[in-house]
Amino acid sequence: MTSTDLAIIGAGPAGMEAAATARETGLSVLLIDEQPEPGGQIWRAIERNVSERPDNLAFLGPDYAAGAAKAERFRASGANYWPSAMVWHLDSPEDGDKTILVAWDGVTRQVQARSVLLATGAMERPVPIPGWTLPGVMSIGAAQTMLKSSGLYPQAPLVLAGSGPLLLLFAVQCHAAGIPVSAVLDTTPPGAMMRGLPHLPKALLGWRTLLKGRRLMQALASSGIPVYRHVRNLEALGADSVERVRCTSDGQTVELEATTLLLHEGVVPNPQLTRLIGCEHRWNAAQRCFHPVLSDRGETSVPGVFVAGDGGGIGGAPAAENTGRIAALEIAEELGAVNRPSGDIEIVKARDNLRAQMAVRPLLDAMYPPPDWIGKLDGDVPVCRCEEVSARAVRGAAADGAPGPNQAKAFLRAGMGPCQGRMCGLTVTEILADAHGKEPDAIGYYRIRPPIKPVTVGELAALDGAD
Ligand SMILES: Cc1cc2nc3c(=O)[nH]c(=O)nc-3n(C[C@H](O)[C@@H](O)[C@H](O)COP(=O)(O)OP(=O)(O)OC[C@H]3O[C@@H](n4cnc5c(N)ncnc54)[C@H](O)[C@@H]3O)c2cc1C
Repeated sequence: MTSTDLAIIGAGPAGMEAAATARETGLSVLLIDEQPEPGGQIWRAIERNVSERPDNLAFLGPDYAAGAAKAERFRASGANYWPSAMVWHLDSPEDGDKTILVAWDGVTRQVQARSVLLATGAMERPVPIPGWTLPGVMSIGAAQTMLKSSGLYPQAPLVLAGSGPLLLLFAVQCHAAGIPVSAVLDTTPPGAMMRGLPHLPKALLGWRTLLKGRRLMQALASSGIPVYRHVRNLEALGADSVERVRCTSDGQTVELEATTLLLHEGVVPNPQLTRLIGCEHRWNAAQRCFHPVLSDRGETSVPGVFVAGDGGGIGGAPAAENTGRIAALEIAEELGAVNRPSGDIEIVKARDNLRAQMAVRPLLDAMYPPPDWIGKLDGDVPVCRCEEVSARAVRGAAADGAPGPNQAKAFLRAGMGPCQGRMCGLTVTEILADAHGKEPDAIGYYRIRPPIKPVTVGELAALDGAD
């Protein structure tokens, strides 16, 4: 059994910044992450790329390279660090220490922590189009992960489809790496600029992010990659793997050859741990996803459990760092490591920075609205990939009286596979909300049970400190 003042789950921008800040206040810190190196999604494998594949830094770009200094600061902080370690259970009584169960090195280890900070980040919104389970169809984030962590290139002909900043970034990264992209199928609905305009004055506070966005758009325009706009009705076609992609663009049918189709419709908070411990969540209509309800200190509705970074609401890496810093300072005060007069300069500065970084969010939400067709899905499209449950079956469960995802799960096994509902949770909620004519808040989400990710019997049996 390991004891610590603060356990942080997730070594992305939020978790690393929180760890370094908490160490400065004198707290003992344990940071746990399932990846082999610190960095999270944006800076995945940054240390390996710097030491083994420095050429990759050129095409992954300056925002990626900036992660090297962040990882160095975290390593030097004196925080205890468990890489390649997966948290599969968290028990958080209102009073007393929290218990975390971690699969690490073939055994399950128990951690007792006075406070817990969840910095588990975001995941990509699943995009259940016809054919999305064919080999060769994957998410842009997955392809980017392979590029960052193994230097693996997606196979040509390569088509990218979706909407939002990560789509633009990956298209530009591919072009810079010399990876041929046959086409970008942009699903952003018409009128993006007009929708964004009312939010522009406020967004100017985050001018740095706006400039980066502008540069990405210019880089894509000058790359020569064909871009089809206002794409709808996207389908992946093929017998044993994807061979073609069909869609409509401005009402015209487009069909393209593809060996790889990469999808992306934005990112949403990873809900598994906050749901597991019963934190209150709220539906965010602009981003079509649930967020844990947080105080401005970053605390959830479960006392002593805080959230920082994209797991609490999508804000990007700089905002994640600031929320990590704020949460660490608040936790340090709560645990008595520091005694800060309210209005402490560091917190005020972090909050000011955060305000500027979040100011662009309404503009991005308006320009790149999440897909409105997911809740309308019907027919054979697989919704739960693990248990092969179709959209039609989910509608059938609604017609048979399932009021929410947990009843649909009992009828259909949707959400009971190895991904524990990560890939179908939002879609099932949206379809049920549509079928019942209710808001997703009224429909709810899967009740998440441990283990939140698969563990082996050996890892369970080798629980350290078990009676
Ligand atoms: C696939 C993907 C790719 C992205 N790529 C980019 C990019 O290139 N550029 C960009 O600007 N933004 C990117 N983003 C957005 C990006 O995630 C950030 O805004 C930023 O990294 C958020 O930081 P964070 O600290 O909140 O979380 P993250 O960086 O996501 O870090 C969360 C960490 O938590 C760990 N974790 C989660 N659950 C567990 C668990 N149960 N046990 C142990 N560890 C766990 C994960 O391994 C991860 O390292 C990407 C997002 C995704 C989903």
